[in-house]
Amino acid sequence: MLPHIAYIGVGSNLGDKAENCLRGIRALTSGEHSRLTGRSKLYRTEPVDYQDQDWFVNAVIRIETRLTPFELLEMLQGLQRNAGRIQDTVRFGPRVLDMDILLIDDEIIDQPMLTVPHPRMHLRRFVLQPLCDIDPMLRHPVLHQTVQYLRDHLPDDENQGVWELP
Ligand code: PH2
Ligand code: MG
Repeated sequence: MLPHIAYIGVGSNLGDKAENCLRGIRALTSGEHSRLTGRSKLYRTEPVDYQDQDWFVNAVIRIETRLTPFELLEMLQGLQRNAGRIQDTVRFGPRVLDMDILLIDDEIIDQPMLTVPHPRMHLRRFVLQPLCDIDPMLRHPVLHQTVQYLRDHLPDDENQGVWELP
């Protein structure tokens, strides 16, 4: 089976946020199944969707993986649990580690457990900015725009603050 190229959004807003992200990235890419082929800078980002919570650290990685999309999803859910993430009490609320599948090749998946491309990725500066660090010319397989174009044309009300971590 040919490996897939996948982009994963990584975030944390509890505890040592940067360290939680880096640990999650290491845990995903130190096994036989997946190899790290790109990593964005780390960003400090304003919470979106549910605003009454602490700021996040966000990053995006690119991996080459032999896992199927659903195996990858299960793997990420396991890593999130291992990081100490328990039942989410608030949708979009605080979490020790969040790892979301953004893109897998040019695949379009629309299932109750998994939607790819990630349904909100094109509206989130905290996803588009780090994606631009890795691959600005990467095209969204549904919208057919590059991630750089999407970042530069975010609607005004999606202008969330995103700052490079020192
Ligand atoms: N994740 C959410 C909800 N809000 N805001 C920021 N800045 N970064 C996130 O990763 C994030 C969020 C739900 O997954
Ligand atoms: Mg998320």
